[in-house]
Amino acid sequence: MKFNTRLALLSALLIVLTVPGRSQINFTERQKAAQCEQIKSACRHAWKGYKKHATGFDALKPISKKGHNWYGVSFLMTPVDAFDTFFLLGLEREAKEAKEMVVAGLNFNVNQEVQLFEINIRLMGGLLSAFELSKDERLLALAKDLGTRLLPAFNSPTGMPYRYVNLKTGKTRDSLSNPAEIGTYLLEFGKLTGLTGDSNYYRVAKKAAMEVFRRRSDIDLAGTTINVITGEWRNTESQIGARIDSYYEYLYKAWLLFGDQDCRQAWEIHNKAIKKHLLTEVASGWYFTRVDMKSGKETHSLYGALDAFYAGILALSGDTNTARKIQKGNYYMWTAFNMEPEEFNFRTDSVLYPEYPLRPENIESCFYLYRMTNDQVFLRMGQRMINDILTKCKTAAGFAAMKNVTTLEKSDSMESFFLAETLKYAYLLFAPEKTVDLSKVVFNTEAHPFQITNDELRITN
Ligand code: DMJ
Repeated sequence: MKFNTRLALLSALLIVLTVPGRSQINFTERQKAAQCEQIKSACRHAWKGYKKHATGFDALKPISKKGHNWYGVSFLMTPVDAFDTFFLLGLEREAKEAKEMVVAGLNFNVNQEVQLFEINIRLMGGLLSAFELSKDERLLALAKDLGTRLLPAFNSPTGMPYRYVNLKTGKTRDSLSNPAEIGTYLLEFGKLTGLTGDSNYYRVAKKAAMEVFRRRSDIDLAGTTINVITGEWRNTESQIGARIDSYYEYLYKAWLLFGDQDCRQAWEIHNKAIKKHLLTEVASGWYFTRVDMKSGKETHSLYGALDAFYAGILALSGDTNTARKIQKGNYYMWTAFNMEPEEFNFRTDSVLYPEYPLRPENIESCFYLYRMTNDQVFLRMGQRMINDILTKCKTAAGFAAMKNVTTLEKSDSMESFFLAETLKYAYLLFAPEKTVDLSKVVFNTEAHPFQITNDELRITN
């Protein structure tokens, strides 16, 4: 047996022995409440750091204690992304402060090119959920304005959007895109259609997603890179992580939120193929590998932090058996290298990209699995992850990403999704179910909650 294989088996055995088991004592209601308090205080700490050192900027640099903007102007990513977390956690003062910053400072009438996908999931998603929760019409007005400015991106020969659009001129750029950046508008644009009465938003978002679906391979898989002008695949590797993930997520969630049958069917077809061709078992657990979309042959045995979301969507869709298996691999990925690396090779057990940018997906999957199974093993998994973040990533001004999880060297970044998603799912994992009723709410991919309102928009096929 090769040394690498022996090492992999040994570390897998160690993890199996340390995977939180059923025999362990269950959390009492009091202990759950204490976990929630701990997460609320982490939120306050991160927000205090942002306010003190980065007010007016997109994000906080938690080590150098400065502000950081994505572009030449700020779009207040952190307050927009954080508002609904504060709201759900009952942090009223923080929610009020974040909302005031947004209504006073956010302006889309700027000559600035932006990345459509990120602006949509963070800003459009954040504004729409903030409006639904607060009923403040100024937030809806901002969302409408942003929606109008994003629409030119969809004017391509195929209907699949360009990656960048200028908010003032409507000028577009970059035709080499990917399923996530093409198909992740269904929820936000569908909500916007419901709230404005303008059917064009959902129409363009759905056309874009369906154009990807239509170009799936004979074995029902999508590739990683596609040209939105010609419709040709440029990278035919099929996987479920970066550049594809939320395309699948939105197909299922458009069904949940709007009852869209086409999207449900597309999800079912892809999901069946993903489970058939990508799902792989090794000693340490089950993972989704990477394959060629046409042949189904493995290209790279990589798995990473972003892939971890799939256990959650599987659980939400009712397939808790497969989701449990995947979550075992997710937990291994988190615990085998100190904290979760961005990517590792699950066959050789080696880390490929050692950074941890405070991502939520692994905790998000614990949340959905716990809600769907009531099995406290997922609380214990989540507790370990949350504890690692709160202790290893904490700085004087907030929480810092890891540059290298194996050495625990930090990097000077606190992405807005830390407050939008990571801390929100961490809290919801331990909070009473009534905090968020999953039969009434669908989270967008940035964890912004959208209300299921039957009278708003039911897509008929
Ligand atoms: C978030 O912006 C979203 O969850 C997106 O879908 C993937 N990447 C980050 C979090 O990891």
